[in-house]
Amino acid sequence: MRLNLKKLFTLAAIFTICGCVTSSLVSCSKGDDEHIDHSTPLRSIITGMDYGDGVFVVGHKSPDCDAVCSAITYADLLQRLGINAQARVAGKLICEPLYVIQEAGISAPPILEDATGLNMIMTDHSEYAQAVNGMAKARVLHVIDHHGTGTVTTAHPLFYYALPIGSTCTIIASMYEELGENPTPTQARLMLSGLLSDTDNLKSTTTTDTDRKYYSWLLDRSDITDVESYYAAMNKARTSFDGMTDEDILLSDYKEYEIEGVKLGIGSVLASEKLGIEELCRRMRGVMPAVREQRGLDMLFMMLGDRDAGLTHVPFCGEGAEVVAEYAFKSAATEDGCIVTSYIPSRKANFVPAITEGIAYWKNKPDETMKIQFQP
Ligand SMILES: [Mn+2]
Repeated sequence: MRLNLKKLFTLAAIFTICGCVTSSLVSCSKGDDEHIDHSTPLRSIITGMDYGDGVFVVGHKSPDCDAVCSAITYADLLQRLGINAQARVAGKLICEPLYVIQEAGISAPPILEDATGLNMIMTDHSEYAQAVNGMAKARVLHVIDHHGTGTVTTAHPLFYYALPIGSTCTIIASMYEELGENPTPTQARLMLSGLLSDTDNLKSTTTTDTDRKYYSWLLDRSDITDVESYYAAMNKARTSFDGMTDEDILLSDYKEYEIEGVKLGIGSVLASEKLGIEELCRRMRGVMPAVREQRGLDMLFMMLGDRDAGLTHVPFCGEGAEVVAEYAFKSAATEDGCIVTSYIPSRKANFVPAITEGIAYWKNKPDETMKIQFQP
């Protein structure tokens, strides 16, 4: 029942937004009829909700650029609508998001440790497993996301806005435009950074025409003059690993999931000139068992990419993880617990669906004789 309620409100929100688009088209075609309200209903829907003393806007744990920049710019947008919205982050900023914030000349939002009892808006996630502690006991008012529906459920009406596009920052940019709010150069820079990061500079398979449209829209409004060199510097920051322990590296781009009752974590790291794929894999394997234990996970996987070599290494740990990984990526594991496969571009679009199939297979408890023998 709770799920149905949530879906109902999701549909209501999506239909409402479709309605915004159609009603603005209709009002355009009718010219300057004084009796038609030309302002978008989106504004009154958002301002019509009860935010109490105020609301915090936060992205997921292990904050990446899209999570951080969507939270900051969405809080800014809500403030323009007269709502007391404050951005927060779900953990310490390192590498790429830290670089983006420093380059923008702003300070990072404070870390929110616990959301219990607070009015909350979640950007770039809808999974409690990826959220700030206490989110299940918070009053979640909006979810702005570009992933599948996660585990968040509410008993009260919810503004749930999800689109199947490349970044949450693209969605936020579209809301600025829909609401007739022009972002400042800094806000445009931040949204563009989230878009660049999540779509790998429009090269990832998750990139859509909408992302390409808002890439230009944001670039025109930002203070970035050379976007190619800016993105190269972001990438360098992503793989710098300066002053980071192996555990920091594992958790630098990391998400947790619960799939068919299996609690699992997936970290994603790109190899670099400084830290090659073999060395990276060796170091991650060394620290994975302790991280799995600490976080109470059944299984832990890493997606270690080497774009130049066209390879991804997938070290794994936890009971059943070998069967899951072999089935997911259709190849045999090495003796030291790793799958080597062709380059996997996206955790969301490629890795998670494959692991989900692997878990479904493993859940049917194949015995040794049934186990598929994959070629290494
Ligand atoms: Mn994202």
